[in-house]
Amino acid sequence: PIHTLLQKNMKADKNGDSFDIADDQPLILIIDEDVSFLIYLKAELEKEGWAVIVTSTIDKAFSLFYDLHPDCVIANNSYAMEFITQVQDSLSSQLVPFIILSSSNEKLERMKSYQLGADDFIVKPVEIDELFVRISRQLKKRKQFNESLLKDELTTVYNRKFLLDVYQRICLEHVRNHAFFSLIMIDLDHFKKINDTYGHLTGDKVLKEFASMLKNELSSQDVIIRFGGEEFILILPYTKAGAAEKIIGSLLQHFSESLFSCDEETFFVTFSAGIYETDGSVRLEDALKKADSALYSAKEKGRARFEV
Ligand code: GH3
Ligand code: MG
Ligand code: MG
Ligand code: MG
Repeated sequence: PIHTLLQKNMKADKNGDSFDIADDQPLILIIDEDVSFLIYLKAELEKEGWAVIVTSTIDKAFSLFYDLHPDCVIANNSYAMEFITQVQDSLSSQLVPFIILSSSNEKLERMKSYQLGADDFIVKPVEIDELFVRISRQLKKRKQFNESLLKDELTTVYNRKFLLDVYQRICLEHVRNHAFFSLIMIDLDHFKKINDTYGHLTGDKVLKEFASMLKNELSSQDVIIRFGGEEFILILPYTKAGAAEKIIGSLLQHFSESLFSCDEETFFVTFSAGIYETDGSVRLEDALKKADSALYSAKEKGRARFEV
């Protein structure tokens, strides 16, 4: 899974031990034979707001790794070799940072660790503040990478890989709170004509401007996704259809009044939208169908409008 960060909420391993992990909380797996050292590290790193799981046996380490999808693995050098040779592919395909803790700082030991694929090499006894900084740096790289996979390059809003994941999370939350949200499908009008008349680069500029207007005018809880070429999906949490109509109406007015230019010529662009309100009990596929058929009827009625 690409976005494991979003799927971790409340996990259990094979033994039934469960871990309550917040959505954005990084999860760190530490493998070391020294149990009192593990207890110390766990307590210290938890103070930083991370979720930390520790184990002193290699078999347990494998099952924790596969069950819980940690965001960073720290292993002491006597376990590192066996661990990394078995999980190498998962570590590198999911870009999970791997840090080796070593009681020796010999050059050979360091070289062996980096050759194994370690992202960092830390010598014991560890300085906890330095360890924190070095883990943070790895987590940050991983987070940026994960986010880049979910972003559309042209517009920098989320791409459709993100949709199912975020939709399911929003459904769960609204079902739990007996609340409603709106899913909106937007399609720019006569976009092919814009490309044909002014060229693809100008078309791209319109898409970027549109996405940037969405980012500026919607709230930070709202989700913006580029669904396809000139199609976007919005998810507006805790927003019923009536409130969504007001928001889309004002977006439409603002966008329709924005003047675009290409060389000497100027032009305007409009969009059509379909709004679907749900309590979160509907599958994504069905919600998309509903929003799409509302969008279709907006197009039928002449475009530059929205339908519920
Ligand atoms: P309608 O009002 O019915 O939606 O008409 P339309 O022309 O917008 O719809 P159509 O689906 O026929 O055309 C969409 C066009 O969007 C065709 C495609 O070449 C263009 N397009 C898709 N992705 C991009 C992109 O990334 N950049 C540019 N410039 N154009 C794109
Ligand atoms: Mg289209
Ligand atoms: Mg079309
Ligand atoms: Mg279109």
